[in-house]
Amino acid sequence: MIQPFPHYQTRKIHCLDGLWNFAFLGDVATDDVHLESMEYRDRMAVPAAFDAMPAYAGMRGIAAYRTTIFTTPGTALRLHFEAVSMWCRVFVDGQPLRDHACGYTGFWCDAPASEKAEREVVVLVDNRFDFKRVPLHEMFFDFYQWGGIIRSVWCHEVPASYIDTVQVRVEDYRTGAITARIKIAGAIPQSVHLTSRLDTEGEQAHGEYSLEAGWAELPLQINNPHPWSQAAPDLHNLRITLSEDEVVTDDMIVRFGLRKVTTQGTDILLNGEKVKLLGYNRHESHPQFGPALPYAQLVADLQLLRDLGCNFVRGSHYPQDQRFLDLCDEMGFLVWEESLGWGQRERQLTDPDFIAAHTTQVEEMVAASINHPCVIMWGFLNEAGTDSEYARPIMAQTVRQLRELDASRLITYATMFGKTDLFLDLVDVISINIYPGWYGCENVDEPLGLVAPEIRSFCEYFDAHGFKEKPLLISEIGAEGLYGWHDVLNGFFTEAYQAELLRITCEEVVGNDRIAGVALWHFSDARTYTGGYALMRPRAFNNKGTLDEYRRPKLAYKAVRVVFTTYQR
Ligand code: ADA
Repeated sequence: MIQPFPHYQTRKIHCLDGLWNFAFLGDVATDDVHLESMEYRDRMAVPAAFDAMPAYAGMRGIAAYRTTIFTTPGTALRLHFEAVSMWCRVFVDGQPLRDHACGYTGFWCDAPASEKAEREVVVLVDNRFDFKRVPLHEMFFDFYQWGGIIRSVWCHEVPASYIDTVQVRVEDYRTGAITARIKIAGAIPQSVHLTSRLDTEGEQAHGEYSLEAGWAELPLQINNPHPWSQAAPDLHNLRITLSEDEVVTDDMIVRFGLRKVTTQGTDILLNGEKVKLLGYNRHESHPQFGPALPYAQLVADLQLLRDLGCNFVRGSHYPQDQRFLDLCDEMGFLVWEESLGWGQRERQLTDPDFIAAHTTQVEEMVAASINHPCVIMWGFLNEAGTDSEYARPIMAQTVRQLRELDASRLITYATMFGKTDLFLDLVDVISINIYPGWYGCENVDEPLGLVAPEIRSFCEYFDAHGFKEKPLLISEIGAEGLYGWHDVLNGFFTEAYQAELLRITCEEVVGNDRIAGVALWHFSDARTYTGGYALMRPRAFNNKGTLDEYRRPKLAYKAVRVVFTTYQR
C-alpha cells in the first residue's frame, strides 16, 4: 500500500487494505439488510471494484464488506476512506457512523473510543443508479461506473485535539514566503501550541496560536526556496506538530510546491512564463481492475505521457486518486482536476439534492488536492447544459465556491456548446470539447479537412465576442481508432484515420498562438456502457484512446509524439 500525502509521524495509523469479508446481497433495500445475521461467504480485495472482479463482473446491488482491526483501547478512531463507489454506509462495532454518496472523493468517519481493542468495521456499498441516493452518478455517462471500496482505507488513532488539515498558501514563489493554514478538530481549545519544520530546516514557529473557528494561520519563510516547474519539479515538506505540556500529541506532514499560475491575455503562465498545455484526458480505467489501478500502472501511464511529449493531464471526469496527483507533483505534470459530471441537464442541475451533493463533492475535492502543485486548474460538471439559463445558478455558485475555497488556481469547465455557451464570462479559461472530423460530418466527403478550419473558427469567434483576453483550451478532440483495425480506405475507426486527425490537431495547436493548449480525447480506451447506449460504442469501450485499454499504442501514438516532442524541444 502507498500512503499518499499528508503523512504522519506521531499518531498510530492502520492501513485497512487487504482482504475483507464480503457478501453480495444484490438488488435489496438497505432497510432489509440486517448486519447481525449477515453471512459473509466470500472475501474481497480492498481496494478493488467488486464488479470488475471475475466473480461479480458487471453486477449491481448492495455489497457488505467487513473487517476488524486491533486498536489502542480508549482511543477515538477516524476512518479515512479514499473512495467508495457509488454510495456507502459505514458502521463501527454495529453503529452506523455516516453515509457517503460520491464514488470519487475521500471522506472521514469518526468512531468514538471504546474499551475494546478489536473493532469491527462494516461498509455497505451500493453501486445501483438511483438519483435520490447518488444524484451525482447517472447511467448515461460515457464511462463505466464501478462499485466497491475502490481506493485505500485508513484508520487513525487520534488524541482529543488533533490536526485535521494543513493547507499551504504560497505567498511568493520566488522568496519562499508561505502561510500554513491549520485546522484543529476534536476538542477545540481557544489556542494551541504549534511548531513547524520546513524540509530539513530547524523548527520555525513555536508558540501558542489562537484559533478562529478551529483554524490557525502561521506565516512561514523557506530559507532555501526552489520553485516548482515542469522542468524542475522541486517539492518542499512542512511538518506541523501540536503539543500539550511540552509533549507532542499530533503532527501532519504535507508536501507542496512553490509556483504561481496566472493568465495574461490569451496565455496561461506558470511562474510568469507562458506554458502551452499539451496532453490528454485520462480516465482511471483498466479492463481488469476498473478504476482501482495498481500503483505501477499509474507510474506506467505517466511514463507513457512523458514519452508522448505531454506536460498536461485532464483528470476526466472526476476527482483523481491522490497517488496519481502525488506522482504528477513529482514528475512535473500540470493537471486539471474536476468534479464528477457528464452531460447533466435541467432535471439534475436544478435539483436541490444534486446541488447539495455537488457542493459537498467540490469541498471534498479541494480539501484533498489543495496542496498539489500539479493541480493548476479546477474544472467542474463536464458538458453540462450550459447553453441554457437553468444552469446559471449552479454554474455561478460553483465558481464562487471554488474561488472562496482556493483563490490560487484557474477555474474552467468543459463545454460542448462552444459558441452558444452562456457562462464563459464566469471562468478564467474557456475550454471547448469539439469533434470536427468525427461527430456531425455525415454529409462531408473529406471530414479530416474540417479539423483545422473548425479550430480556427472558434478562435475567431471568441475573439470577436468579447473574449479576446481569455485563454482558449481545447479540452477534448479526437476520433475512434479500433486497435489493430487497418483498412485500405483509411476511413472511420481505422488507426490511420485517428492518427491523421490527431496529427492535424496537434500541428494546429502547437502552431496557433491563440490556443493555450489541448487535452486530446483520450489517453487509453476505457470501458463504457453495458446497456443500449453501447450501440454507439464498438466493443462497449470508448475507443478514442491513443493507446488501447491495455496501454498498447495505436498509430496515433507516434503521430502525437512527433509533434509534441518536437514542440517541447
Ligand atoms: C464527450 C465527453 C467524453 C466522451 C466524448 C466522446 O465530449 O465529454 O466523456 O464521451 O464526448 O467520446 O464522444
